[in-house]
Amino acid sequence: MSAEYQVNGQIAVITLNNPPVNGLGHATRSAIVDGMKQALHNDAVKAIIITGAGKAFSGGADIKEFNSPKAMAEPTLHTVINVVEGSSKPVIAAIHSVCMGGGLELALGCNYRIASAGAQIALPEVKLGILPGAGGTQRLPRVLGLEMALNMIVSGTAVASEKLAKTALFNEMAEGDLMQAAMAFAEKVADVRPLPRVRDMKVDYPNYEAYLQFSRNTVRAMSGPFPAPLKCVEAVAAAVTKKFDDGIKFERSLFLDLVQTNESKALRHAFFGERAASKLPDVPEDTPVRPIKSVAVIGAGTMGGGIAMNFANAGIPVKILEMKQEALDKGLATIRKNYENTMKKGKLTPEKFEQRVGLITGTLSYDEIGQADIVIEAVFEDMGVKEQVFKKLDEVMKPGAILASNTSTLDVDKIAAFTKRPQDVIGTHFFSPANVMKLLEIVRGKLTAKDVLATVMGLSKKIKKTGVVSGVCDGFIGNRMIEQYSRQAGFLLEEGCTPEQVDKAVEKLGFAMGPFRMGDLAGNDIGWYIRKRRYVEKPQITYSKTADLLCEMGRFGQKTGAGWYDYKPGDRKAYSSSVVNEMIVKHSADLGIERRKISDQEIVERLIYALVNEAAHILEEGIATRASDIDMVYLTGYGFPLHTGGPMFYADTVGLQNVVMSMQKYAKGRHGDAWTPAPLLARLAAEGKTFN
Ligand code: 3H9
Repeated sequence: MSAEYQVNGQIAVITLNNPPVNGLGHATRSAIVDGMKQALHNDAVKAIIITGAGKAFSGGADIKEFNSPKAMAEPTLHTVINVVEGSSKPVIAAIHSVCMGGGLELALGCNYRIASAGAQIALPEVKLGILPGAGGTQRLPRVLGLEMALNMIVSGTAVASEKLAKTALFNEMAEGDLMQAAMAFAEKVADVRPLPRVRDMKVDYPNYEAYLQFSRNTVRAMSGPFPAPLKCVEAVAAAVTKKFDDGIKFERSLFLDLVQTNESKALRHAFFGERAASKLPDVPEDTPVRPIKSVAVIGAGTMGGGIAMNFANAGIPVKILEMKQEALDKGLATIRKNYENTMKKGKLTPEKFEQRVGLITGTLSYDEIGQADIVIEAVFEDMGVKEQVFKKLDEVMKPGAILASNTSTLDVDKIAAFTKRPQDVIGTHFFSPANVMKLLEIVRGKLTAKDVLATVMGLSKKIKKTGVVSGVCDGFIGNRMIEQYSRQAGFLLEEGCTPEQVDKAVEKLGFAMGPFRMGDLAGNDIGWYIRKRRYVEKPQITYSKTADLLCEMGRFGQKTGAGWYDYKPGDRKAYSSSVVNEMIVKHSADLGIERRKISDQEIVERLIYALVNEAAHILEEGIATRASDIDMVYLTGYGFPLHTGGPMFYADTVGLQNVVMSMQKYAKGRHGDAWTPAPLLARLAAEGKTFN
């Protein structure tokens, strides 16, 4: 039973009980209808209250049921709402904590709504690539007015119940106990007739046509590849232009179209992927965590400063250690400046500014960080340097402190072995700018203790990151994959592309930045440094030499005013560089390659399938726990387009057999060895299966 039915005197109470958020899955919907029937047949019952147990009134339709027969099985949410709205006895929604999506639509089908303060009220469907499909687009404008409803539906943003207290959405705000207030309200309205129904209200907005046209134009310009926001406007428009029942039909047809789109499937995949990433099969949710009340960061450079800001933002004091006063002063000044800029944009109050700046202090002495609960090292990416730092940390840190490294490629097990407490060592790979980027790769060493993992996973939520756990390997999940992508990008240059052509092809798909613009932003010297190490350690891996030639020209990217592109002082725009393009053409000639015209499709396939193939190895080796973790790494750390759901989901959408067929084609070209399908990919493709 996923809703309970009780009668208290003259009032029947239906309590949704489907943890964690009372999603309106099939069983819950059936139980509501059963409860309604019982209440309607019981002459002693004069009014009915619908509420939710636990931490929500309702989080809406059960998203897990979408695209499955259960979603369409009777009673559908429409039927449930029709039963409620058609009731001959007054129905009151008693709303608390979370009232979203189908939950709010159910409440709008009730005759009255009473809420406690602090409840999150939203129609967030657009964030899942759909629109409210159970009357929300028709009923919300009737209680909130056209503009407010349209804003809520198009943005999906939650509004606190008390902010809506004066609207027709709520008949009363409960002071004190919600159920007591709801019972008293039910007694009061038990005999009032006719029963008020939202469907009978009118949306009053003179000149609505101009407003709707303005909304269409604005929303079209802002919604990129996503179809749902504009459809939301169309559905809300129907609340003004059509009769109620016709509006409902129109909304339904738009909903059914949207729920089938790849964009919506991708957004739902990302929703569940984000939540799945915080779970590890062998680290139960009740694993005890170590309290983190203070943090130390080693290194006040760009990375160290950004990392420190995350903790200050979450109210946790941070001490930054540097070797020289000058570097420390510079780092602290940069942090202050970053916060000042945020304050100037109106995104930080002066009080919060003072508070955050005050939480970050500096020191030149290891002795002053020993009491921190976690220390994160963000020093130069070199094993020798890491060795010195971790040996020192082992000396000074209190027992039980977590020792974390921000390394992006190095072996965390080796780093752990520099200490006598490898169980306390973990990788925390932040992405630049560390105070902005959502991704945190959490690198689990062979000996990392489970409570250390659970603590860092919890901490990543606290600092509002998407934490994804990776095993130890060269580059972890994200950078190990990007290496294959970069290799293909280099080969494409040798074979006939320019940097712009490659960048534009993937940017058209929705990438925030193509590989060459990204290289110029991050600094081409970083890849050069890593490749030089690889030439010695893994001479079997082939790379295009174009990137080395570029670095030999001193073109490290934006920081040197020149990279794959030319830059003008004070302007981040990338201008095509004739010097670079000549270098590339000459290099092709030196290699004896006849340059050819390469299609955008080939560019996109080679870059993305290179990621996918490496990811399949990573998954099979157990470096990543699940395919969706890899998607989350790419969506939150590498600017992979959200509407595609990440590389693995994208490959699933294309069809793994098609992916393998394209790879076989590329295997016939230069560096064909890069295209041997990973065993997992080959197997899944042969079996007609998917990664996710
Ligand atoms: C809809 O209603 C369509 C209708 O218009 C039309 C239908 C015809 N379904 O986020 P949390 C799970 S579309 C299934 O960590 P929080 C979630 O996966 C729906 N499961 O907690 C997680 O599971 P697990 C419109 C759901 O306290 C657990 O609950 N509604 C749903 O930080 C805890 O989630 C939305 O889009 C769901 N609807 O935040 C609301 N919601 O423990 C989406 C949550 O196994 N949900 N789960 O990992 C949210 O925004 C947040 O989850 C919420 C709670 C604010 C509710």
